[in-house]
Amino acid sequence: MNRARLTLVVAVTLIAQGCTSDSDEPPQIPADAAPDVVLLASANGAFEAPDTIDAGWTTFRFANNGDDIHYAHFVQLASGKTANEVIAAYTEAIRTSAPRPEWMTRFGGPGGAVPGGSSAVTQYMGPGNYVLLCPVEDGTGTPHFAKGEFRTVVVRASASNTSTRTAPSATATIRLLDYGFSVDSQITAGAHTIRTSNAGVEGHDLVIMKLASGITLDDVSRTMNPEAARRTGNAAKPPVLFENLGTLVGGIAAIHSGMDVFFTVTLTPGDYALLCMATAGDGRSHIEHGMVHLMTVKQ
Ligand SMILES: [Cu+2]
Repeated sequence: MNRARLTLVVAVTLIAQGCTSDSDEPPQIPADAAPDVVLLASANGAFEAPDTIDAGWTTFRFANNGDDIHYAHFVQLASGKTANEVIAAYTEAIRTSAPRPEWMTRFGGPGGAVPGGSSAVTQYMGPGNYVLLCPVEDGTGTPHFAKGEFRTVVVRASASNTSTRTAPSATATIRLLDYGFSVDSQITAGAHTIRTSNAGVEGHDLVIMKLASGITLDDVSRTMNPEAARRTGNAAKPPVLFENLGTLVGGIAAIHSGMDVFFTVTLTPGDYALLCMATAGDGRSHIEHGMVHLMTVKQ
C-alpha cells in the first residue's frame, strides 16, 4: 500500500466515523421544503444508486456495505461525453499526475465511508447526466472506478420539486479559493451545518482535521500531500504518521467553481487544519500550492 493510498484510507475512515454520528440529526427546516433524500451504497465493488432522480436540493446518504473503504463522488458529464470516457481519462490523469479533463465537472458527493459506515451531504442537483465514482486507490495506485466502481445517474428537470425544496440553513461558511480558505466568521464549539462554497476557479474539496497537541500545518502538509507517493526522492524526512496528526472530523468531495455543499459536524474547542486534497494542472497538489489553513474553534 503506497502512502497516498494509506493517507486516503485513514482520512476516509476518520471522516466517516465523524459523519456517522452527525447524520442522524433531522434537518432544521420545514418538512415540505426539505431536500429529497437519496440513498447511495457501495458493495462488492459496485455502486447502488437510483438510475434517475429529480432535480433540486438533495441530501445524499452513502452507506458502505462492502469490506473496503469507498468514497462517493459525482462528476457531471459534458454534452456528448460518456461515463466510460470519464473513467478512461480520469484514470490516466491520476496515474500521471496530469491535469484532469476540463469537460469533467466536479459535483461533490458525500465522500468516504468505512465498511459498515456512512456519510452525507446536501447539494443542488441540476438536470443532466452524472457519473457516481469511487476514486479510492488500491495497492497498485489504481482507482476503484477504473475497476468498475462507477455508474451513471440521470437528473431530470422537475418543476414541482425545485419550487419547494430549499437549501439547509448554514451556521458557518467556509470558502475554497485558488489556493486557500476563507472562514466567514469565528466558528464556535458545537453542532454546525457548514456551507462549503467554491469561490475559486479550480475544483476543490475540503477535509477538516482537529490537530493533536504540537502538530503544525507543515506536519499536516507533509503527511497528507496526495502527490508525494507518486514521486521519487521525497523520503529525506519521514512525515509525522497520520494517526499522530489528529482527528479528521468532516469534509466534502470536490466541487466546481461557484458550487455550494452543506454538511453537518460537531466541533469542540481547539485548532483545526482545513485541507484540499485536489491536484492542480501542473501536477502539484493544492496542498503544495498552499491550500492548508489553521482554524481555531473557541468555546
Ligand atoms: Cu483545492
